[in-house]
Amino acid sequence: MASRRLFSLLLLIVSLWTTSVQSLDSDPMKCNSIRNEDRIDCNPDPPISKEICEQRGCCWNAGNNTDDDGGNLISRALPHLGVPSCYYGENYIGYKIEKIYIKDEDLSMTKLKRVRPSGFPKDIENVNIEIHQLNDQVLRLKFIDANQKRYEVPTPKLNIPSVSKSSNSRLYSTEISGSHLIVRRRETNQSIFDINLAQMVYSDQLIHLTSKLPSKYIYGIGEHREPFRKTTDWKRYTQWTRDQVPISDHALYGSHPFYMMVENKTKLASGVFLFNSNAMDILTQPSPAITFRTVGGILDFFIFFGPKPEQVVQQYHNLIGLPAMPPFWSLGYQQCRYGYNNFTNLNQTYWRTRQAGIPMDVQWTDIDMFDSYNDFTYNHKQFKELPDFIRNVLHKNGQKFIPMFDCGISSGETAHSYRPYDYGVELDIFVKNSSKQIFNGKVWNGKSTVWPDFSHPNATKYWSKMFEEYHKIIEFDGAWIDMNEPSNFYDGQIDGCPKTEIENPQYVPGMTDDSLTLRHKTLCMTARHYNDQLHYNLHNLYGFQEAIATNEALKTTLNKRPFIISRSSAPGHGHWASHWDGDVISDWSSMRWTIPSILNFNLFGVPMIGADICGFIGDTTVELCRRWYQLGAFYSFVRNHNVDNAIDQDPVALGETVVRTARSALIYRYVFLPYLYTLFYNVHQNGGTVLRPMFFEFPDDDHLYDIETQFMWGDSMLIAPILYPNQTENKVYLPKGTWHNMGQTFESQGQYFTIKDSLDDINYVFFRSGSIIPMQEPQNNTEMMKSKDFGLVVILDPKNPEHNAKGSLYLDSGDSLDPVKKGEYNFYNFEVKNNTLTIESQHLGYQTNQSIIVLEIFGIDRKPTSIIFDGKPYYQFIYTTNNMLIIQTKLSIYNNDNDDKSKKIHYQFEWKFN
Ligand code: MIG
Repeated sequence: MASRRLFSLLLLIVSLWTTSVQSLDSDPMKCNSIRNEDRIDCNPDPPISKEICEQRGCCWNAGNNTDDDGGNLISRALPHLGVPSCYYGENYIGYKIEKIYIKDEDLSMTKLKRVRPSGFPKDIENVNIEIHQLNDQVLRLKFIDANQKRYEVPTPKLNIPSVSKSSNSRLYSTEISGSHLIVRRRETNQSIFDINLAQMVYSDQLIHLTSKLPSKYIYGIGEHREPFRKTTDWKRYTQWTRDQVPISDHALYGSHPFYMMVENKTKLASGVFLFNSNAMDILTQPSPAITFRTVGGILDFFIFFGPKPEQVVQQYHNLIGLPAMPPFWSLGYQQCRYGYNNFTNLNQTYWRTRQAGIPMDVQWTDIDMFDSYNDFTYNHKQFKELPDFIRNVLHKNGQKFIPMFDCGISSGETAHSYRPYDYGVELDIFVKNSSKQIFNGKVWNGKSTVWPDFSHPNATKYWSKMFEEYHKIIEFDGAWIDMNEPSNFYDGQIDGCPKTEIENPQYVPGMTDDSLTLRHKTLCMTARHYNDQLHYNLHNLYGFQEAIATNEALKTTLNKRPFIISRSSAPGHGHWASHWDGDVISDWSSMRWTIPSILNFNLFGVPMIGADICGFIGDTTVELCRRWYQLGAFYSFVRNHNVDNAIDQDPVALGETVVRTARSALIYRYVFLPYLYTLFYNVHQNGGTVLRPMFFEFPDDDHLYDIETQFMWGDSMLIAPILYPNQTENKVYLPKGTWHNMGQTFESQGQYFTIKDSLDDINYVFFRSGSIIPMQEPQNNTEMMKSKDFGLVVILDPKNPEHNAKGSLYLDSGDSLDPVKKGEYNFYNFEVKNNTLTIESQHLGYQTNQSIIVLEIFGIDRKPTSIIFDGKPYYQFIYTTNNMLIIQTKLSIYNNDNDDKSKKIHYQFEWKFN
């Protein structure tokens, strides 16, 4: 009996023992249970091999990989994309959680200890994770080296919400579960951020971290030429500012490690910002998951919980710096080209544009206006008449002038003949090389080029002084800053760069066939900025720091609201400057790509954004240029510009049809500039988008999450331009609701409408019912509009018996500094309720003689029998066949004759039916 029992027990033990041995033998690291789409790369740095992989304690399976290239993995030069052959097993433990403790209820800390080498040099042994619950919507996760201070991003100084006491309305919760740090949305318990700390790499020159994504709806991350909605199909998005013609799969001019995601069913949105300025790859995979691989700094995440998309964006902008208020004139049309080559060409282009009745606000010039391509000069032979032209033609006519300011300063001029170089040497503000000599490379300048170090405290003084002195000769009104990635014709100095780890990290983000090093066409990574800081760390911030200095320089020089267009950008850029898309190619697909780009920059807090109308590189065509004007008239920044070796592409040069299209589209834009300006005021106050993806306004319509051919101006106007050649019809998707266009009403269930196209009418812009949109009598430039009166377009929904609508208007002098802070502005609210339109001031601080002279009310289905204005019958109205009520009036919007100027403006119109 006993022996039988013993025997069966033995059997049990043996079988237990053998199964455990079997499982140990066959899959000790738990490799097999990991699905391909979930694999996290353990050997992203070439060479890739089974040996390296196993040394790192990772799983090797190159068998059925999409990436398998017949055993050649080992010698690959480029980093691995696609299903990784070498990946972390479930049992992998690189970092072990040592301790979790709570300092106070809003800050907790987790301590990690490295227990096996990652395979990257200089693993950081002890990592602390600080969890800061900043406020109900924003959480910060900061990963630092517990023993040593590492490089942290110096600019922007973030506006970190001061930690508020924990409250019941926190939108998120955090937990440590096993080796996972998980952040959830409390409302739905959905995990928003979920990282396996055991699999993190935190070494000196590679930090690697993967988080699960809540859905495959992910937006943001730039600057790249990629669809607005990012793919999760094994894609790499490199963050490294480069002078790169916009093509897909390449890092472009700016770096913005921010993304927004929308959860599947609930449509709740959240966002993540990684505050790190080093070279970085951000990768997506189908799990869905996202990976960050940066070569330096720390991990410092800010997570925003919205819950609406627009709120996520606002929370992000509040952190990095709210968008600047652009001067009113900068919303006008602007004309440029590289290669006017002489004043005669510029002058002719200017006058033919003006004579064609095309509204225009700004004339630009490029580097060909300079003497020997040198900043702060002009060519006295070819552009002799320019200073006088700026003063006596442009400025007299209320127009503006913007020249180029390249960041590269010539260092090859005869000694003491070029002040911008001498003064920079005097103030010692140029970037240095690793031997502490001034770093010399080459851009356009004849022999060699040096770069102001905009992280240097004296750089602003230098830059401002140069601007002030130049302004005495060339009376510019804004600045164009180019080549500030910074771009260099050499890889480093003429003789290259030192051979060090800083120049050659084991993992190099952004490697492509045409760019194998970080120094490719820029400065050496070992170049030195102020305080011995490495270019390696500051590279991505160069253009951004230049933008800040330029903003200061313009304020000192002009004492007016600065306007700056910069090619490179980084988080916080929009607070100081704007951006254009750079060297886009003059073809149809490049034109289409500009829509995801402008939407992305609105997420990034740079709402003033556009691309060169008609395209930059190569010869445009009449049809492309006409369509590009139709689209470009609805960019926030509207400029025609092209390269020196292409044909003239100002409208008149391309003929009467381009003139007609450009004129009608631009005049239409000018009519609605007060609305656009009001949108800018809103984002300047609260953050958010000016040009907006449709799904922000209609989150329940699944179809909208992939549309990137249409966009909105704020919440009221929808723009659906034609983007392909040879179209005679426009297929427009209108979200559910009532829309108006050219006196026509569209009742949409969320569907496509086919609309006959005429290249001269603006029948691709739709007004949303429930909107009240301010408009203004258009003029040839915005200066002339300053005294012109306003009108309101009121769009009612005839199906909605309440017939409600809302809108607003912001107004100021157009170019004053800090009008909001100083109270020098007016703000009006408009509302329709119970057949009554109310116009009311909310703030009056800007004196004006302007009036509202017309109200166009759409969507009233029969003729009113009477109209009551402030209690009395009013007769100045007509009712047209297309359900439009037009009321003519003259309503002062400021109390000029009143003793109490700040007394509220208040008007009411009521329409009655007997
Ligand atoms: O190496 O200044 O993107 O708009 O016309 C090219 C000449 C330098 C690049 C800019 C482009 C400008 C061009 N610049």
